[in-house]
Amino acid sequence: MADQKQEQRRAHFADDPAAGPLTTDQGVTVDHTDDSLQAGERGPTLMEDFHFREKLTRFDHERIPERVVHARGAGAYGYFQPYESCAEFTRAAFLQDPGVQTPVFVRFSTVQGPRGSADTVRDVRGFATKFYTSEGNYDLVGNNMPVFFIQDGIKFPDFVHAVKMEPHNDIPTGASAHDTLWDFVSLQPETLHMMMWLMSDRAIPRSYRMMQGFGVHTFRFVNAQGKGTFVKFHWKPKLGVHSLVWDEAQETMGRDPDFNRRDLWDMIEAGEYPEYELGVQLVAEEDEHSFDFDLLDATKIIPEELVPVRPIGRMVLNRNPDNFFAETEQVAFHTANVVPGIDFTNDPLLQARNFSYLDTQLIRLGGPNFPQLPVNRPLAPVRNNQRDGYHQSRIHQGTSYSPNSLGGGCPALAGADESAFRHLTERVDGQKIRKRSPSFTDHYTQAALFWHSMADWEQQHIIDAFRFELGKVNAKEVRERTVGELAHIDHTLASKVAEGLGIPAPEATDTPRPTPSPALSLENLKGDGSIRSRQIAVLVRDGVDAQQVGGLKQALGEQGAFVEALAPQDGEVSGASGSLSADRALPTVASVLYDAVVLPDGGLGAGDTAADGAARRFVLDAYRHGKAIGALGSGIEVLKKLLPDQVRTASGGAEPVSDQGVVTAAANGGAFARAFAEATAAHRHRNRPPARI
Ligand code: HDE
Repeated sequence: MADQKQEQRRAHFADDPAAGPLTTDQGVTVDHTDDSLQAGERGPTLMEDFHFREKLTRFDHERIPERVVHARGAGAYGYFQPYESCAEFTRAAFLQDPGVQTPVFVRFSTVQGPRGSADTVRDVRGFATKFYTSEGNYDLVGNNMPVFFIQDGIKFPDFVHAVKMEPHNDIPTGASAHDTLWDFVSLQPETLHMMMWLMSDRAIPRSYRMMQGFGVHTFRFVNAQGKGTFVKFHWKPKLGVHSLVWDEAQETMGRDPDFNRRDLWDMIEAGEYPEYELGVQLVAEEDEHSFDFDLLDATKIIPEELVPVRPIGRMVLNRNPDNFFAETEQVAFHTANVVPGIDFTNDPLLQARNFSYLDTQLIRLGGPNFPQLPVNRPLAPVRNNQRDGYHQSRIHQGTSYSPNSLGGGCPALAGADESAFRHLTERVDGQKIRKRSPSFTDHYTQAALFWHSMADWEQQHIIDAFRFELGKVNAKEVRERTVGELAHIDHTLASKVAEGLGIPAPEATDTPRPTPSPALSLENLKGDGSIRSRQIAVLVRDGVDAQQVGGLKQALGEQGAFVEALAPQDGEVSGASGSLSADRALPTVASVLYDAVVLPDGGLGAGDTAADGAARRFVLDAYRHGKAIGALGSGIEVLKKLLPDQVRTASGGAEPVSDQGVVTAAANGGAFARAFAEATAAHRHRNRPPARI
C-alpha cells in the first residue's frame, strides 16, 4: 500500500517537457518566446499576442495567500507501519496489521514567520502528518511541544495577533521577542507553561529529524465494541532530540536561512531517512478525573512517569516532493480529518480547530475542491453528492441528491456491518454558559514541573532566553509584569531574569515544587547515541596529511556521518601523502553548518592567510557552541594557541585524550576515530570553560 500514493501522484504529473516543443496552455506549439509580437521592430506590443498575454497572466496569478500561521514549512512523503495490532483500543484500520504500510505526507513548519523567514528562529515547530489510510485520510496535526499557549480556541486570534509581526511596521519577522507578545503573556497566565517550552532549547531544533512531535490534545481511540479510551500522541525521533544553542541559531539564520529545510531535503536525497516512533499515552474513560489537572486542558501534559508512552509503530520519510508548491504548499491538514476508531474530546481548543482548518483552506486554496489536489487526495474512494465549485476537476455522472431512485439510490449508506465513522456516544448535559472550567485554573504547577525537570544548563538557557526576549521589550511595565508572573513558577528563575533586566527581584511567593519528570529533559532524550547523519568538517590545505584525512573520512563515514574537507578554494589539494579533492571552499560555509570539526596534521589554521584566520574562527565558533573538536599532529598546536586555557590536556601519542569534547592525538587511528565519534554523538558539550575571544 505504501506505493499506492506514489502511483496516484504519478497520474497527476504534468506532460513530459522533454517529449516535445513548448506549447501554450491550450496545447498550441510555440516557436518564439523571447520577443512579444509588435507592430514593427520598435513598435507597440499587440493585444493579439495571446502567447504573451497568457504567459504574463499566468505569472501574475502564481501566488496564493500564505498560511495565516505555520506559513514556512518543508514536507516529505513516507510510510507508517504499526508494530502490532491496536485492536484492543482502536478499530482504525491503519493500526491493525503490522504487515501494512500506510503512505504519509508530513509537513514541518515554524509558526510566526512568513513563508520567506529563516528556519532557525526561536519558535514552535509544526509537525503535521497526513495518513492516506484505506479508510480515508487521517491527519495528526501536531507540534514539537506537547502543550499550547491558550486553553480555548476563541483566544487564538488574540494570541496570533500578539505573536505575529506588529501591525504598524510588520516587525519582527520570525521572532517572539517583542512587546505585543509579552504584553499578552503577562496578562494571560495560561500561556506560561508553553512559554517555558518556548524559552527552552526545544524552540531551536537542530533538525526536523531530531525533534519530538505531539498531538497536544487528548483524543479518543474507539474500538470495535464502541469503547472509548483517551489517548495522547507522541512522535519520538530515532536520532534523539537535539537542539542548537541560541547564538548558533542566530548566526545560522544568516549563513543558511534554509538550514532545517535543506537538512530534511539533503538527508532524504542521501538515503538517510528520518524515522520516528509513534507512541500513545492511554487513559481509561473511568480514570478521566484521576489527575490533578484536566485532560481537556491543552496547556497540560500527562507526565510520562504517570502514564508511560507505549510505542505502537514507526514512520519513515523516504521521498522528497517533486514540486514544492503543488505538494508542500497546497497540502491541507485538518484536525477534523479522522477515520473510524479515532475521535475527539471536548477540549475547547480542539473543537475550535475542527472549525478553523477547513475554513482557512477555503480561502487559501481558492474554493472547496482542494481535497482533489494530488497531495490531499485520499487513496480511499470518494463517493458523495458534493458538486461543482471553483476548480472542480472530477467529472461526476448521474444524480447528486439523496435519497434518489433515479440513480439507483447511489451512493448508498454504509450498512451496520460495514466500517463507517460513527461518533462515540457520549452523554452531554449542562447549562449554556461562557465560563472557563475551574479545573483549568492552575497555570503554574506544570510550568514549575518543566522548570524543575531541566538540567542546570537547560535552566540557564531558559533564563538567558527570557532575558533576551524581555530585553527586547520596550514597555517597562510588561517586563515587570512578566517577571512577576515568573515568580509564581520559581523565585530563582524570576530573580535571575530580573537581574538581567536590571529590575528588582520580585517578592518570593509560594511556588509549587512538583516532582521532576526526567522525560522532559534533553539530557534523557539522546536517541540511539550514533553519529548518523552528523556533518563533520575537516579543515585542509596544501601540505595536509591527505592519507589521514582519507582515513578519517572512511572511519567516520562508516558510522553514518558526512565528512567534508573544507579547503581555501575548490579543487585539488596536494597533501604530504598524496592529494585529495576539496568538498567545499571554506568561504562558502561556516562552523554553524557543521556538528563537529577536525584540525588534521598539516591542515589549516597555523598560517597567517585569510583562510587560516577563517579556520581559526571556525574552530572558536565550534568551541563556543559546544561542538566536538578534534586535532591531530600539528593541528594540536593550532588548537593550543587558539584556546590556551581550555585545552587542558592534549595527547602527544597515539592514545587520544578527550576533554569536554576536545579530542587530540598525535595521529589518526581507530582509537581517535572512536573517541571523536563519541564526542560528536554527545552533540553539545555544555560545561566548557569560556573561550577568550
Ligand atoms: Fe493550528 N492552524 N490552530 N495548531 N496548526 C493552522 O491551518 C488553529 C494549534 C498546527 O503544515 C491553520 O491550514 C486554531 C495547535 C500546525 O499545513 C489554521 C488553533 C496545534 C499547522 C490553524 C490552533 C496546531 C497549523 C493555518 C487554536 C498543535 C500547520 C493554515 C484553537 C497541536 C499545518 C492552516 C500545515 C495550521 C488554526 C492551535 C498545529 C489557521 C484556531 C494546538 C502544525 O487553521
